[in-house]
Amino acid sequence: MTPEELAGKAAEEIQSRTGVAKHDIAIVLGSGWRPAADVIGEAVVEIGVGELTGFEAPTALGHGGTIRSVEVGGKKVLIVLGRTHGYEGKGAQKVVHGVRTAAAAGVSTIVLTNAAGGLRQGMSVGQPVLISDHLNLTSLSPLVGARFVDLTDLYSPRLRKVAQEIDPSLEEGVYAGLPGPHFETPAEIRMLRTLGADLVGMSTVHEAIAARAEGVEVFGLSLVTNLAAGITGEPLNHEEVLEAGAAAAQRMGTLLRELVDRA
Ligand code: R1P
Repeated sequence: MTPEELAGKAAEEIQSRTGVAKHDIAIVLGSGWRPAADVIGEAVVEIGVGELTGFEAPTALGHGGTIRSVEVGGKKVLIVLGRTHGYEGKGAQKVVHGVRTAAAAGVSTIVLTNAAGGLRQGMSVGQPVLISDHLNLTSLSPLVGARFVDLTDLYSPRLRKVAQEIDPSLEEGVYAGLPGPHFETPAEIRMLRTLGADLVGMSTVHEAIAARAEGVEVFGLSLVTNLAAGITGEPLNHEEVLEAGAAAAQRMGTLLRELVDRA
């Protein structure tokens, strides 16, 4: 089966398990974002990803292994709690399978969230940042064969505007996607700044590309969970990433709920 056929089969399974013929929006939750899911809405149905075609339980800490169907203000929302990262070594097709499945389940918008290191002067831990563009520095594309997909305005200007209407304090930034799983060195952080990056992480870019290829509108939201290497002089660790996510859960969940409502 092609990756698209696998996604189509998983979408059919979601449709039959949830009884929802078409979902409207999908939200992929980043590291430590799990508590925000409960704020977005109560799960109508929750499915273990292992029960769906083409999925494997994620191995990164802070990522659950389920897909929830939630109703928010009359909209049917799929929440993916269980992102697969490139560094898990399962290949680019597995990384974007959730996004392709959501597209096959009918969504017209995909919200990609992540925990990111903040690079820009003045950024602080716990700050949400709207992704305005990305640098894919992973040497990997999820698209197979010659598919020349345009990535201009990949991160929907329309939805960024909606988010800033909800919360005018929201800043925008360019997200650099690196392969990981090691954190970046201070020299790499200086390089990324020179390249024009404001945020750094190990996800999102492949999912955004795959979503665009499926014709789905993309919205990206980073939570600054640590300041990038070399800024504070402190070593980085994944635990502080998860803690920052938990601390911001209420604010992030409320923001996403409102965004879904107005999208
Ligand atoms: C590092 O702490 C992990 O958190 C981020 C990084 O990409 C990396 O996987 O995860 P998400 O991008 O899934 O939020």
